[in-house]
Formats: sequence, structure tokens, C-alpha cells
Amino acid sequence: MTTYNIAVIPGDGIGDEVVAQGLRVLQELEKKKKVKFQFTEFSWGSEHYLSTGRMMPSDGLDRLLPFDAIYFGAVGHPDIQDHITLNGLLLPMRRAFDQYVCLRPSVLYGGVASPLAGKSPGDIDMLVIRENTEGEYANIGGFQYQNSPQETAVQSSIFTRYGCERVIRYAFDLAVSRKRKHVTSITKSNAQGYGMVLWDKVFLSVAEEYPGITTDSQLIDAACMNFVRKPEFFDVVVGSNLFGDILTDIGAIITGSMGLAASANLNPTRKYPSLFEPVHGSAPDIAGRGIANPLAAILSVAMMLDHLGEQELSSEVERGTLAVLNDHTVLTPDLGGTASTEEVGSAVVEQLFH
Ligand code: GGG
Repeated sequence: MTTYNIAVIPGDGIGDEVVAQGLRVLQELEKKKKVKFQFTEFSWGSEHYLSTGRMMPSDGLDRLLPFDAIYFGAVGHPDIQDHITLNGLLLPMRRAFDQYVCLRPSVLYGGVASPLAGKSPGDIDMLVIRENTEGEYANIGGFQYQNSPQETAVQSSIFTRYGCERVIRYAFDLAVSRKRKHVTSITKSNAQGYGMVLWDKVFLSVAEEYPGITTDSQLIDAACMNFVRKPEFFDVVVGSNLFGDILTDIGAIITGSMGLAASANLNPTRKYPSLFEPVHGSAPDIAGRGIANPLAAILSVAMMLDHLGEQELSSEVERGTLAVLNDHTVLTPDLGGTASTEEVGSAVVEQLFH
């Protein structure tokens, strides 16, 4: 029997509530299949910060290193500045474990209504690949003359040939396995004349190696407009850290809800653990009310299983989730229903191997 060691970090706000449902799904799989999950929970996040001054202990990354995967909830607290929470927990993991691919599917599933007129299930089906370790999130900069009229902040972006090439190549490799075989690159190289010009140059050179893949390049402003205007155009989309983040919120909302958007932060070399999390944040406005949609967290479990090599289990979790959506009777309020987080989790569990 294969045993997977999973580090579980529920984090802040609704993280606890949605991760609990993902864990129920994994425990149900254990009952039905020859697989075992050893969960180790870490209570890191904003409460940890408020009591210790750190989002995670100083040896936190070392402690995570031996795990097969990390299952993460959310980060963000209304009483703590967001750059402290994000830079204290989630971003250090992405960087230290070289999770250079952030894979975020945006799919309009059956049973889900898009806020865009005339879009039916299947019309929107794209994979957004966000560069995840450098770009605008490089965390390089500083302050000078603080709290004076001359107060100055410098925030640098980093674009390396190595960093651009590996994530762009990942996008092309994914496109090869898809029906439409199209990759869109997103930059703002008309205004950002260095880093994003390098990105464009690398994109063109990688594209030459994939003659079977069609391509286009869009500026981020046009891409935001086109995600709303004609999302069916997009197949595989690759963009920088910040642009990928922005586009995937649009991708989530045009496919029905932030509560359905799953993600994988991947170290494709498998030298380090990869991290799986819903795209949504901690949602303090609904935290503790038991109404958060757990499906993004559950679909993130499906992505984790796929990465672990458990394709059959991954497909089953996805199938069970889509069956709940199609059935349309047990849904949380973001999807127009009245069910609780736990009831939706139970509905998925009941669907498994049904
Ligand atoms: N579950 C993901 C989460 O908590 N995200 C909070 C956030 O602000 N993320 C920004 C990012 O992914 O770059």
C-alpha cells in the first residue's frame, strides 16, 4: 500500500473550513482504495503571527521539506497588513520549494452559470500558467527616508532567461496534450521595456521548437478585456507572476465563483514538495459562518492526487465534484444555494465511486 505524507496548513479565515472538507475526501478514498494519507497539520498563519511575531517558525521550511505534498488553505487577516501575511507564509514556500509553475484551470462546468451572457458549459476551458517564483513578486526593494516628505519605495521585478524559459516551456508542453494546441503569452512589454521584452524574446524562441502549437501575445490590459469579451478564445495562457494572479481571478469569476478555482504550485522537477490550494483567499467576511464553498479546495485535492501519480483517484474526485455541481441541489450561497460547507463536502464524499 502506498502512503503519502501530506503537510496540511489550513492557514487563515475560511482556510480551516474548506481544507477540512478536502481532508474528508482523501479519507474517503483511503476507505475505498489501496492508498494511505499520513496528515501532519501545522497551525501556522496569522494567529501564529499574533502570538509569536512570525507566520511560521524559523525552521518551518525545513520541516516541510520531507513531505510528498503540501495542502494549503488561505492566508490573510483583517488586522495584519497583507504583505506581512503573504510574505510570511505562502510566498516563502513557493520560492524555497522552487514551485515555479502555478497551474490554474478556468473551466465553466456543467450546472454552473457564468455571469457572462450566452456562455454554456464547455465554452470556457483554459489553463492559466503563472510564473511563480520571480517577476513582480521577487520581493526585492526597500524604503528610504521613511515617514518623511521624501519617503521613497523601490520595488523591483526580476525576469531571468532561465525563469521565463522554464515556465514558458511548461506551457507549451501542456498545450501539446490539449485539443486546441494554442498558447497565449501575456506581458506589458510596450511599457515595461526590459523584463517583459526579455519574456517576449524567450516566448518567441521557445515557440519555434513547437511547430504544432499556434501562439499569440497579448498585453495584460487587452487580455483582461478579452477574458470577459471572448474567453472561449483562450486555451493555454502563460504570464508573469502578477499578471497570472490578476487573470486567474477574472478566470474564476467568469466560470461561476472564486469558490470553484483550484490551483497547483508545482515544482516540476519533484526535488521539492509542491503545494495545492484554492485560488481564493481567507474571506474574513464569511469566515466561521460555515458557508464557504469547499469545491475549490476539493478540486485542489484532485490536482494533488494527479501530481502524486494517482490519476484514477484524481479523476474520481473531479468526477464527484462535477456531479455535485450538475445535480445542483447541494450548493453553497456563492453558487445560489443554501447548503453549508460541510453539506457540500458530504455531497462530494457520497458521490465517490458511486
Ligand atoms: N489560497 C490562496 C490564498 O490565500 N491567497 C491569498 C493571496 O493573496 N494570494 C496571492 C497570490 O496567490 O499571489
